[in-house]
Amino acid sequence: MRYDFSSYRTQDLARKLSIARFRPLDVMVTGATGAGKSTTLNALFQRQIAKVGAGVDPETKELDAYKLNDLCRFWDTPGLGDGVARDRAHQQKLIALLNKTYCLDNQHYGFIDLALVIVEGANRDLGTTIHLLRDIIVPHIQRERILVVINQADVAMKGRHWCHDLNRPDARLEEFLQAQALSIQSRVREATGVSIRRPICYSAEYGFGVREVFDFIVDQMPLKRRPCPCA
Ligand SMILES: Nc1nc2c(ncn2[C@@H]2O[C@H](COP(=O)(O)OP(=O)(O)OP(=O)(O)O)[C@@H](O)[C@H]2O)c(=O)[nH]1
Ligand SMILES: [Mg+2]
Repeated sequence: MRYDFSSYRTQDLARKLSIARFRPLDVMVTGATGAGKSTTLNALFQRQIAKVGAGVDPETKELDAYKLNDLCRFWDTPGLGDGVARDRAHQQKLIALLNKTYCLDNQHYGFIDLALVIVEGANRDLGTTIHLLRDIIVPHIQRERILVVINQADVAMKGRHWCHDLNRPDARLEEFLQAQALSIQSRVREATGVSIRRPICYSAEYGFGVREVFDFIVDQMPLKRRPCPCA
């Protein structure tokens, strides 16, 4: 089933935002190059808003903001793993976005409310993701504002056990994905000291689990405004 996320759970979002007194919700979408950040945005917006990589080269080079509605905005970012010099430049852009503030009633607050970290389900090597979390995200945003999700569920077992007719994983792949989520959760804890919530597994390409990713964002968004990162 396809959802129109621009009108999905808007009452929940509006209620939470009115408690927190910030709007819209700003979500930074990040992860290694090729994890599927841009594809995830296209799945959430149900149209091609962000350019997806078609070849071997990393695609997104700059920060791009996409407003889903008046309540929610997503920031597509360049992925790390793009070579040392370019990674340094990307890293600076990510840190600048995490350090961006807004002013309300003479108080400064952190602009980005949540960091959504996308991991590629088929990839056992978490090196780039751990570097991103440990050295860029964790030092700049509160832990409860970090959500990790696992994309490319369809090819997690090299494309085996994905039921194309049902557009979902079979029982074997489902089991694998659950184990993958637990493994990533504990590897992130070991490497960064941060206990993340159990990641949601989904496939941006096939639209499987995208609603759960959106629910994860709405359910886990903190009710308080984010303190100024420089405080
Ligand atoms: N099979 C499969 N392929 C996917 C999925 N999500 C993304 N892809 C493919 O992975 C490749 C990279 O996707 P992008 O969305 O461009 O990845 P990105 O994270 O934005 O990459 P950068 O912009 O380079 O950082 C493209 O060929 C996508 O079609 C998925 O859920 N399943
Ligand atoms: Mg991209």
